[in-house]
Amino acid sequence: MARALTAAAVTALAAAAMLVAPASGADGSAAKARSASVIVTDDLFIKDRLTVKAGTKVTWRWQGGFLPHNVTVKSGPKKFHSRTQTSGSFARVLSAPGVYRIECTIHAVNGMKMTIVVKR
Ligand SMILES: [Cu+2]
Repeated sequence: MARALTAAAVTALAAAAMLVAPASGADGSAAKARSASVIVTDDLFIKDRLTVKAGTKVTWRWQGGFLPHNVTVKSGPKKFHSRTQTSGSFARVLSAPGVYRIECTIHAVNGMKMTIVVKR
């Protein structure tokens, strides 16, 4: 049972990583895609760094984890936060350029943080 769950989680995370990959160029250039997704799991965001163009819709998806998490902007051009939840998703269109420092307020102490750079 545990092995099956782990395999499913790994598959979900691998698929998510592939979805997210185009949103952040190796050279740090802003992506052309206007949407990106981030996996929220125990206890990390995948990916933990993202560069997108202004107007990109970012969707956080709770996958492969069991603990409650939230998405909270600690600093950035716009502050917002999700509910604390164990499943589902949360989306925001990031219109204001700048650097968003985001964390799960429960697990930031464990390093559950991410950065999104929004370019014009
Ligand atoms: Cu958390």
